[in-house]
Amino acid sequence: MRVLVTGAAGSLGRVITVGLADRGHDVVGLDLVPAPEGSTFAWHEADCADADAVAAVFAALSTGGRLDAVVHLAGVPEEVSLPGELTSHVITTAALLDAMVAHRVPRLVYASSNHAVGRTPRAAGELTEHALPRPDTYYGVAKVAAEALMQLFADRHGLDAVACRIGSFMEEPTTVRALSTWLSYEDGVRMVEAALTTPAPAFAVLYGISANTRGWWDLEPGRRLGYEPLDDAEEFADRIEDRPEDAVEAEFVGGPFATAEFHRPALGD
Ligand code: 15L
Repeated sequence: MRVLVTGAAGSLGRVITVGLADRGHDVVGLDLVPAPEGSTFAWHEADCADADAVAAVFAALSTGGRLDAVVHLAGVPEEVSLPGELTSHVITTAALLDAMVAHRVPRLVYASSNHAVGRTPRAAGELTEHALPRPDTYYGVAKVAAEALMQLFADRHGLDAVACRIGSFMEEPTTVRALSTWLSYEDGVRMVEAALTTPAPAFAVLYGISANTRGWWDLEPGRRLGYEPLDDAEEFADRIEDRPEDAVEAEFVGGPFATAEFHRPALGD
């Protein structure tokens, strides 16, 4: 597949671009910054929040053959102001979806987040795809809104759009919470490839974690889309030190983002 990956120079993007290329996909990178040194991908520099810039990238790409999908990974990975979050996650997603419709690109795979449902208490039981939106931050609010846009474009334009509610994407888990929420690099690539290739998902949600022994987020929605995680955070458990904040981080899906200690900026900061 020919795939445009946004945020291709970011921490997710650097892993996913290489993993998809290794699996035979034709990857085109898009980022605010130049391609990382040594990268061999076709590359575009643009701000995904700038609809005209995004349209120009799609116009340029249309001369090089059909684009099969967009993997949207760009965006701030933490809590900033509400306008900042909406720009980073909602305005960018809208610009990409508009360009996809204009150029008949049929599929979006989106790096959504567990923080869209981050205020869901652990006491509610296993976290399923039917959990209602329950963000823990403005970051989570923006992920909810971006998912809503995906649903809208799936319904209105017949696009396929898979929202991957990612847990903790890192080389290895470093906290007790991450023993439940870890998404390994290899499983991250497996997840994105499944979301790219599963037949006709329309709008779908999956939880992006590895097959963690301590996991409590439902893996079935992902498995239905062909995402079969193979890694397990448990193999790192004996390297992880207990911390006083572990107990409070265990109370909600969003861990530290959902705790009272997490200081949110005011609306416009
Ligand atoms: C995310 O979505 C964030 O981008 C990242 O900073 C972590 O907070 C991660 O989730 C997580 O929940 O561990």
